[in-house]
Amino acid sequence: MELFDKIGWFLVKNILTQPAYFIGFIVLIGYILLGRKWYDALAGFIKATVGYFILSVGSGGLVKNFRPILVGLKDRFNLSAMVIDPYFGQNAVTEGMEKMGRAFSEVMILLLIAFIFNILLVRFKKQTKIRSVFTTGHVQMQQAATAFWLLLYCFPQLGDIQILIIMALVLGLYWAVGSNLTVEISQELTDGAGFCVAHQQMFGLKFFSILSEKFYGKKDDDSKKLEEIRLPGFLSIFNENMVSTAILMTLFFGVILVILGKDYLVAQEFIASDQNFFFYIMTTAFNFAVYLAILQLGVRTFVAELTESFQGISNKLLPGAVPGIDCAATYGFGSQNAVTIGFLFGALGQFVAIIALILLKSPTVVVAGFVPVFFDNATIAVYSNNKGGYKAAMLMPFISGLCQVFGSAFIAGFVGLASYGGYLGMWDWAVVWPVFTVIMKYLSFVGLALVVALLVAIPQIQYRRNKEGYFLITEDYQKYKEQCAK
Ligand code: ASC
Repeated sequence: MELFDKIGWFLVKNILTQPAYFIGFIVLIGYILLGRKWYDALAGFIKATVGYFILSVGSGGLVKNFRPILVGLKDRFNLSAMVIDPYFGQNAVTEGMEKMGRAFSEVMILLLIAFIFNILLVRFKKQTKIRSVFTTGHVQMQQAATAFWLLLYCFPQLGDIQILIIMALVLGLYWAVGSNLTVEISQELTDGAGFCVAHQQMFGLKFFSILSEKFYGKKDDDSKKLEEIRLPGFLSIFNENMVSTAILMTLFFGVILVILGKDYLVAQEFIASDQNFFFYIMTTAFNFAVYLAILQLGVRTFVAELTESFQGISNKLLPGAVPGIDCAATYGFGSQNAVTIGFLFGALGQFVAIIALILLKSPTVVVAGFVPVFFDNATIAVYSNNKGGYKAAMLMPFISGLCQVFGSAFIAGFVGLASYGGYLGMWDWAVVWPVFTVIMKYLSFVGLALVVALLVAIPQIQYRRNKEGYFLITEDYQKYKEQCAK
């Protein structure tokens, strides 16, 4: 038992919660199952892991550089407000759990059980219609922590084991059903790269894809995609992603940095007192374009390996399965400008919502966190653009920004996380989970049964709407396309 415990912890700590190694080992095992030479499998492992690390340098660089700037607004104006950001959300839960006398290791156990449950759901895909495995470990940890808190709030009377079983059931279903929801839209976006999204806005991606198609899906000028628009004259410089990102971010962060003021930035050691303020702003903003470029290089490095090797897994181990991976992997596909547009319109939506909260004297005031503003809304824009074109790519992230702030303010106040200063804040956790929580809080076990039934029903409905194509889309995308053409 002790040995089992040790091995379990070893796997959770070093692989399951470390997406780069998780993806690396999936590639390694995939190639071995495909019968490749050992050195080819090793090379695949290295490329996938290094590629994922490159992606993390890009996304981590963005987070590290731009999170403090947004959070700075809170300090600068002495707001007593809650930050919506996964990092602040996880800290809030950890602090809250300590106060309750609970250890964070319970969250890790929840993660492990929910993950095994996800794999079982795929193993029995004939019955469950689930095709995807959630592999984004760092996100799973944040979500396990938040789900732990929300469910404990709904069922405070239950014993440790009972509550853990309920949590694993709901969370494992959410991972499986959510990522499975993104299979079709991701295959269409990437032309069959063979992955789907396992992140924090999976229901959001499907929801906004449907909205985009409904509103703007007709083939006319409205549905022109961002990459099809060629701006004239001097505006043509915006056609190039690196240039447009650098210019737009200089304006966006320029305004915020000026509001924060040089004195504040010097006091916070963001900038040395003898450094030129204008060049500091430009360097900071241009770095956005730098990290985006790094991120895309990372995607290109590991996705090709993953696509090829996963056939080994989906032929032999988990038939017809696809891996669910970080949302940033989609930034290597579709329109590059969608990423920037999504960020800006998402930020606009969030700022409008925050001002509304202040004017309405909401008991919980929110400060925008970088991760939800950027990673949710950029991804939503990439998918909305693909389904509905440039107008959708602007409108959907704006709506998403409103949802993120209003939803988070409501739920964090409701369950008492606001007083610990943070909430996860990503789209699904600002919209879908609050709905689940309210249903379960007020209807108790009937509510739990409703939530579980709803989650179980979603893939069944998806399957019934397209029985011939449902599994084909992951097994043989080219054949699927031919079938659709007919
Ligand atoms: C998150 C989170 C991150 C980013 C990253 C995007 O939710 O915690 O660090 O998104 O996964 O690539």
